[in-house]
Amino acid sequence: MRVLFIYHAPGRMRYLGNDINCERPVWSLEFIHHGISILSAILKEKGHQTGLIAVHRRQPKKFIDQKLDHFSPDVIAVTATIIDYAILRDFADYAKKRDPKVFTVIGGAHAQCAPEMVLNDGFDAVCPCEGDIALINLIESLDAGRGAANIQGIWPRSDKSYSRTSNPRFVEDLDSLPYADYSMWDDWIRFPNVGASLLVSRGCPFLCAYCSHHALKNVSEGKYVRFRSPKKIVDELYVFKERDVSCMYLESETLNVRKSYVERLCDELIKFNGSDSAPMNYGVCLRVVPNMDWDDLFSKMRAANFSFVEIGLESGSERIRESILKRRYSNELFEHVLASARRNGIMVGVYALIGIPGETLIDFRETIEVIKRTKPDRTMLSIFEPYPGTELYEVSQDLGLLQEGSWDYGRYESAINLPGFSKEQIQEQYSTFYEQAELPTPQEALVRWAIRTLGSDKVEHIQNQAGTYRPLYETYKDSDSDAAELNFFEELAELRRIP
Ligand code: B12
Ligand code: SF4
Repeated sequence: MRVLFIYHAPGRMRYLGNDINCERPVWSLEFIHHGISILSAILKEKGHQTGLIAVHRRQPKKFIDQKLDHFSPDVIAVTATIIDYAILRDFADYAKKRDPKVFTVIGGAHAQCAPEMVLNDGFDAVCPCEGDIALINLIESLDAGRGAANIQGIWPRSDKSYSRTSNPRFVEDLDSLPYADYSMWDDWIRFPNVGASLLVSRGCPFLCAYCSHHALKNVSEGKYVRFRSPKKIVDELYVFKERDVSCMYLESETLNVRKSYVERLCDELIKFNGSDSAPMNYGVCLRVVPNMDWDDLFSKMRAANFSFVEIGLESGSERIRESILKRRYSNELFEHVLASARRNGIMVGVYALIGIPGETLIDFRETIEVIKRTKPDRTMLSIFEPYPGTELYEVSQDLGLLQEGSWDYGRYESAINLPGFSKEQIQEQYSTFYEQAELPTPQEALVRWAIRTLGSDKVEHIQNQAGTYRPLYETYKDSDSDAAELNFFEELAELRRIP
């Protein structure tokens, strides 16, 4: 069968330039969707043909028509988060109207976290769980003319209702799955050989109240937190070496669940780079946890050529973190972890949130203070978004904070009005955060970060192709970071003029 996957390219391409190329809206292999890449590989293994459309809001209708005509799908397989669900639902509707014989199926985070929100929107079937087993069974059944009924993890629509089946267990052994189908992205990627990401694990043992994991872990039975073997990961890295990728993001919700695993992975990565004159460098997401020898961990990671880690602070208020976000660690420990990474020559990117239910301006000032003290290499501040299926979504609902389409605002605009922190205050704090925390602009930090992780040649290439931040690159390419801060405010003014 001919299965066409539909993915919505992440918006606001504020990476290293902000012009968007609608024909190739996915910036690099770092922003691909691992889920559908694995599903495509599974289907191909069984002899089916797969294709992809990476949807972008600015694509003209003619472009979409050409792509649909060219691939001529039997099945449209949509993956969606809550944020891009509406545009993808409309896309699937459109494809179905053009060719009513096309079978449409939706899966992904939103269908898993809130399946009832996607029912009755016209999809022929919904997959409310991992799709590795469900999708291939659906396609084989359709191919054999047996329809979509009685398949575990596939809720088919008949007339106006859906019949719910049970979900298959979580895939226990991730090593049993094929390598992801990276070639499906080739026509959609703007910069093929800069950063890329590779999936290391699935699931997370923590239950932060704003994160979808407590919904995702309940969709099936079986082991939820699973890691691929370091050997398998490193074997897959050769795909990227051939593609001349210099920096790999190793996608794991929390790599440091087990320190021994990180150590084994580091050993394999050291062997992989060997004495290569242009070794790959790596980045990953870590969680601050107590009772970890951070100096030891980071020194091993540095030896394996990790150049950066990303860590969530979320709020600098211990009260908000503990009682609302359900993240338990002290600011002192957070500061210790950052200092340890830096001592070992690893850059740190920090995630922070504003507009959390229960937060006040005073709490947010604590976030500013922690960031000011620790000065991460990059800080990514987002406005809290309530995702259905999370504990904080329920809380926001109970407190009457939600309004229709609360998630349509993106992470840059406040959707909810908190009793102790008005929308206007949130917006103002959001837009002045980097100055208040005495940080460089996000763009400036990104240019420096990219020079370190991708190398000057690649950054220069990107800047030439999409380079609204060219002046920043010229400023920083040959200088060491502290001296470079001199032109910061001039550049800031320049960047503000860029629409
Ligand atoms: C890596 C990642 C990214 C990457 C890659 C994109 C992506 N969506 O995967 C990047 C950085 C680009 C990204 C961006 C965003 N992300 Co994100 N991301 C993740 C993360 C951390 C891991 C996803 C992953 O790779 N899982 C492992 C793979 C194997 O699983 P999977 O992708 O879910 O796919 C399986 C099933 O869902 C299913 N499936 C998936 N699609 C389909 C389609 C069909 C037809 C079928 C049958 C089955 C099926 O089968 C797959 C294989 O088992 C998750 C957290 C999580 N655990 O899900 C958040 C997560 C998916 N992201 C989230 C969000 C909100 C976003 C953004 C909207 C952020 C923003 N505001 O800009 C954007 C949207 C981009 C987009 N269009 O998807 C939310 C979604 C919440 C929700 N309820 O919808 C999550 C759950 C994190 C959270 N906050 O809780 N993200
Ligand atoms: S540690 Fe990260 S991935 Fe895990 S539940 Fe918390 S926010 Fe989600």
